[in-house]
Amino acid sequence: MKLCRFKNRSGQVGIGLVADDSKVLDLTPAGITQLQSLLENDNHVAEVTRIAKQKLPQLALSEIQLCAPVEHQEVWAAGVTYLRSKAARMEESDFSATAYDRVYTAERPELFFKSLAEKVAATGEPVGIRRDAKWNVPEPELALMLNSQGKVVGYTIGNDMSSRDMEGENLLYLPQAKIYQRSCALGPWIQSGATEAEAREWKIKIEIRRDGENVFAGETSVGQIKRRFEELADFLFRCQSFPHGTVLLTGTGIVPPDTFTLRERDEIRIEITGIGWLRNTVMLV
Ligand code: DO4
Ligand code: MG
Repeated sequence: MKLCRFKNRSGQVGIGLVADDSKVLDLTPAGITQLQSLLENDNHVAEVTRIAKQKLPQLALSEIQLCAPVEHQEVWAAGVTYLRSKAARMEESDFSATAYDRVYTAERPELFFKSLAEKVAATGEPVGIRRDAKWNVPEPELALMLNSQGKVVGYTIGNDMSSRDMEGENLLYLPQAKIYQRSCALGPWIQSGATEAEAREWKIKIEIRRDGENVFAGETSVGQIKRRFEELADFLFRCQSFPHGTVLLTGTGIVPPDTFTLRERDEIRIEITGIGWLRNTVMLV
């Protein structure tokens, strides 16, 4: 089941059920006004299935604008969860190589704050590259939607935009390399009802186009993530609570070659089979 936040032609935000990737059933008249409250119910798939039997307005996807599928949730991210990510970070920094090597096998994962909900870019909105960085990349990641109990209640696609020269220079620059204007995109919607075993079968693909040409393409599978989703959620919920629920990016397994950096106006298209596509163009911030 695919659930979205959308804006209609009059600018009102609603919650919808996406059908056939082309239509949206507006759940707002049935009293569903927030995704986060709906996701509090681990059995929301049954609830929405029941509600969808009512006569509700149907809109074409082409007549609405998809919003990022977050309201008040903080967005967090896990790092170095794929072998590819560990190798890339060890290469980019002799200085921090041991830290990356250790965290990959340590019991405690790397978890970091990524974004406030209101700063997240939706599909179709620009993502940012820092003007004071020289080496900027997208990080295509599966994002877990966690409710206030720390349960995985859905999935979306995330882009953990990063400045690799900054993080490579010194680990202490990680927050600046990762958290800046438009550094996080989520969307296009939430896929719920899949188990972890099912999600681990999904492929993650990225394509970057520049002036109509493909300049980078990569692929991995969710199954390559070293840690279980529950394990990541458990560490995130240790000693802190998330009354609105939270979103957790699960790390990247696709790293472009070291000669590649994003440029203004590049088009990034991330696909996770089982969810859909997240598309953003790049702007300088
Ligand atoms: O420690 C650096 C960040 C790692 C990361 O964001 C990832 O592996 O996806
Ligand atoms: Mg990342």
